[in-house]
Amino acid sequence: MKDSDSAMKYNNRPQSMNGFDEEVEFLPATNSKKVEKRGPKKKFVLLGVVIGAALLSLTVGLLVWHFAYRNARVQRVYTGFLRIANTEFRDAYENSTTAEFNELSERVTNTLKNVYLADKDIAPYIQQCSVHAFSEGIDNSVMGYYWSEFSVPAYREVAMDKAISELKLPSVNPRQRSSAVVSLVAYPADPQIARNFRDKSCAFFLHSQTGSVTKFSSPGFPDSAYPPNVRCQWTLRADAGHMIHLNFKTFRMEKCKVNGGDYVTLYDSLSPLEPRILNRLCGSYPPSYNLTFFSSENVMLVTLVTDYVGKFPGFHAEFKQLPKITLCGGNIKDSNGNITSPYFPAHYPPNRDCIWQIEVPNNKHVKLRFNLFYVADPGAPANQCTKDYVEVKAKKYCGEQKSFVVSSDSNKISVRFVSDQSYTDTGFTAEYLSFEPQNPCPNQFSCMTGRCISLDKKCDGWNDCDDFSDELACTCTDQQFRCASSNHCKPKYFVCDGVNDCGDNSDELQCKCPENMFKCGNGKCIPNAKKCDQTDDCGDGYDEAKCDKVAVTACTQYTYKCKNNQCISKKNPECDGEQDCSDGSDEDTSKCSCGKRPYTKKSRIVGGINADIGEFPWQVSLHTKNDKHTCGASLVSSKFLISAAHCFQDDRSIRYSDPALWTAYLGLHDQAQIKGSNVMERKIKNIRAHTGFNDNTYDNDIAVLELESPVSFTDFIQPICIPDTSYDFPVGKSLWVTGWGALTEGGTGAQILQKAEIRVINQTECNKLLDDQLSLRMLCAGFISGGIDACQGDSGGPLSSVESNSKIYLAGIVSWGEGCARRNKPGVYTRVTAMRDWIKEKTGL
Ligand code: 4AZ
Repeated sequence: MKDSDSAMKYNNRPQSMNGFDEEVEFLPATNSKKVEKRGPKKKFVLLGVVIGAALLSLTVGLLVWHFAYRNARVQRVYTGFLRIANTEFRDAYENSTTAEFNELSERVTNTLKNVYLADKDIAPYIQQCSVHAFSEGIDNSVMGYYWSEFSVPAYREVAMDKAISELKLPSVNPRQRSSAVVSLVAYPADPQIARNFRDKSCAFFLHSQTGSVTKFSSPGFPDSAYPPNVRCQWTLRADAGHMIHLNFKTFRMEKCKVNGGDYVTLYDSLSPLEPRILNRLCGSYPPSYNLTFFSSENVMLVTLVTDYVGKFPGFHAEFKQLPKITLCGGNIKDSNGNITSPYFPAHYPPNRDCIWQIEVPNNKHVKLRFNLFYVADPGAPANQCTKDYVEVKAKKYCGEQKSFVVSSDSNKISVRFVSDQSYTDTGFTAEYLSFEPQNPCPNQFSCMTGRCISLDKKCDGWNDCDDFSDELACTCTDQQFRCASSNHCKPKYFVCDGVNDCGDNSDELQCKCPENMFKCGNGKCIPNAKKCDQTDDCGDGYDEAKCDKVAVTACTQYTYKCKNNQCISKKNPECDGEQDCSDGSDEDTSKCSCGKRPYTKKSRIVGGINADIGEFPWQVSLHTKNDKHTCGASLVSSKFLISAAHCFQDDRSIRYSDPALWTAYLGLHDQAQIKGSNVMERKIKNIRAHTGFNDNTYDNDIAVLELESPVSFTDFIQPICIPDTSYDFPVGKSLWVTGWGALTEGGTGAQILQKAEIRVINQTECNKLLDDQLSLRMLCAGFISGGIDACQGDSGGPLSSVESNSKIYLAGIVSWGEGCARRNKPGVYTRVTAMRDWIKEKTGL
């Protein structure tokens, strides 16, 4: 009965299927009731269908895997070099069209192919290999540079890389005198280069001419931008026994990107091998940056890879040959002097090992002070100094280091400098000095680091020794505050300046609101949750102005006002790359094309605090009739300058308010070169000093100058951004003051533009230091005990602030101070945000 019941249940099936049921066995199932109702034959049918389907999908899967994946091929390109022993280099080997080149190339290619054929992991996949260049090798040998191309199933890629890296050459009898490939090096090619490595449409071959320099540049230079999406290469050669000295005179390329972008790579080889990269260059270098490189042998390869975007001028380079000298270091017996890495400040040559043995008289010790130290190799693991390094007293130093001192324990010290085959840097300079071990710092304080500092720097709150040894065991003065855990004494105005100067934050604790509270501009504490909630809880609007999010809010002194008069709550919304105002006025291009430094790289080797060329392209030098620098100014558009009103006040003999007295020099770096090619000279059409300027208090110390004719912007001449009234330059923010003013109080002016990094100081604290002389239109900034400050002649010049949108804003105008660089007497600047409306009225900007 049960069977017939179950047949009834399936009677809607086609007949033929029912007929099958009898031979099929069912798999056990969890629902036994249902299974019981089915007949045993039907079970067999279903099982068969399941197994059949499983087998079918397995077969299909295997076929798909075999054809679509296992058989899918990838192109693998390797590049490398090999040494052909017992072969004399011939000039004809430099030219790939000569019979000699082709004969040797064919012979070497065959050897290479045979090596590949002998390896079962490589042989099935060979597509092509070719030797594309030769150069002189050591001991009567020739170096050959080659490409090899393979078509490898994807799943064999890793095995292929391994087999290539482990390739063995057939052993050669050392007594054999005939030509033979004796060593082989191969690496996977850079994918950017492997893409079209056969393309020779942008390949150049240059051999240095004795006694002269050979020039080359990127395509189109200097008349047009280099083309997008290209790969160019320059093969540079020198005569045997020489090395290449390459110098980039101009380097203006796209800003460096983490992946891709435009870049130039220099190789210490004629094959573009990763482990022979001397350097990779991108971005823009100022002319003062020393972009000089050396090869270890007589060849170098320079490649240029560009992507789709951007228009940049490119580069211009020169190279020459120098006799190959590998000697470096030496035995020194003077009691003081200097040592440097080879060819400093050029990038040191690869593959050097130099040892200096310094010996001073028996009763003395030696102190080594490294002043500049750039021994960075991006391939080296951090802090391990496994590649390039300097070794002194069994300690290795590498990377970029601030100046440091190493002292000997006897009258001898040895310095070793090692550079490997890849990545070279600009190296180091070091002074050595003998000293009495009992009195290492006569009339000075002796730091535990070995450095000597002037006695007045002890206990001044600044870490002058680099290890804080000058700030230990100090009695704080009444102008100082004691940090909780370190016991260091710090200037009182560091308290509550928003910067953790003590390291344990103890200088910032008493001034903070309790936890989970927010401090208003007027000092009131409100719960964090009330910040940016669209209600003015502070009473001065501060909590609705410094928000991460944008919302239209009531206008206060802290909010940003859009062109349509709506006020928004976001902090510093102007030119931040996001449209925050509903009318887009916060991102107006007329407002936002400012504050840019054309050079993306900073020069490293500048003496003292000289600014770099093009580092402050808005800096203007204002000369009076007798042709002398008198005041600074900032360029804010093609025809307006902003300066200080006090520069244009008449005195008994000179009418400083007369525009005809003044000449503006833009793009100037060196006062001795006012006729330089980067400099533009302009007469002044009119001067508008603030009518509220007070000669006694220096309140409203601002003036606008109109140039007689507009200037065009260049790499050396650019306008600085003017901040909105609501712009926030918080206490503790670091700013740059620049000028050609006096180098010391009462001293003479600087020839080269000077720069100093200083910090915004709390207005109330500063007012205490300056006897309540500050108005709300003044901003206080200083770098007290280091003796760095603005001084006479810097007046009118910019106080520049690098902002998070990477634009630079005019935070202040150099105005006044009590002397210069005096302790506890920071400089005073005109607060530009307080002058924003006046500037708009006078310039329309
Ligand atoms: C001046 O005489 C001057 N230390 C400018 C700035 C400062 C002092 C003097 C600030 O132009």
